[in-house]
Amino acid sequence: MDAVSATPVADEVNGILRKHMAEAFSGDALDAVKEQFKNEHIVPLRGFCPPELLEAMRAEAFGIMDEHGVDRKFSFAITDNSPRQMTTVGQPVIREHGPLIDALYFSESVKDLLSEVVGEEVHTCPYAGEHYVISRLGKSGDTHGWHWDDYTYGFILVLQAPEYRDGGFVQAVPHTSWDKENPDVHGALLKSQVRSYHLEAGDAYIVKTDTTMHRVYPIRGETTRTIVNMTWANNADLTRNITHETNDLLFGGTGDTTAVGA
Ligand SMILES: O=C(O)CCC(=O)C(=O)O
Ligand SMILES: [Fe+2]
Repeated sequence: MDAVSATPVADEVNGILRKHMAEAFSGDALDAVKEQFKNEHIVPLRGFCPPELLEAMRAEAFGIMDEHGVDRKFSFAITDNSPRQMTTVGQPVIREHGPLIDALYFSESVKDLLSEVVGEEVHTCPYAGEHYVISRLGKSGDTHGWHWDDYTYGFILVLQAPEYRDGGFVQAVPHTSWDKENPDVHGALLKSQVRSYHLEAGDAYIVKTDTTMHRVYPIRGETTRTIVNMTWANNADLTRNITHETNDLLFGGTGDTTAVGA
């Protein structure tokens, strides 16, 4: 079999990424990524996913999305009524149908890179419902509105992205915090600096999600944006009592309805 053109399987994901990262995210390039993360609390990893793996990840995620995606349209009081208009797939479905996404999330090479970039050891999320989710913006006006997340870090792999003129870029406001009792999106916008990041298919980004308010700018026209969001915890998260209201409502949590609102 031709190893170059063969479609990667789950067992190969860690090795493919390890090799690619040694080439693309080492030395000065890695230092630059670490510096940007330190300054902005979010950093793009340009070309994170090598092309042969990206094609396979796209095929897997798009298949799951087409079969199992659920259209959502809410404004969440818990994030100050910011809008969510998107199609989502939650963790239980991905665990069953997405071996490559599962392998990427649990690969040591990803854990090592994230720990290196953020400057502390990261752990897979103790709450399975936030391991990985897929979101798609596919209709004009779709957006993942301003919010923070429950755990300290998010790692997002971009599988499909509009050109910036059609929106769909990421915006982030560092040094802000989420009071679930009294969420204040406008206060956060006024307090800190908004930065915008355009990402392309194959790029990923790391964001300090608990203290960086972020959103995806609404898309317009005929375009589609699809991502996998993966949650990472730091040591402190492992001892905190963390609730998962927005994950449960947007992505269905672990699929165990007793967990909703828990
Ligand atoms: O779509 C994105 O890039 C961000 C997703 C996100 O912030 C989330 O799922 O919590
Ligand atoms: Fe988020």
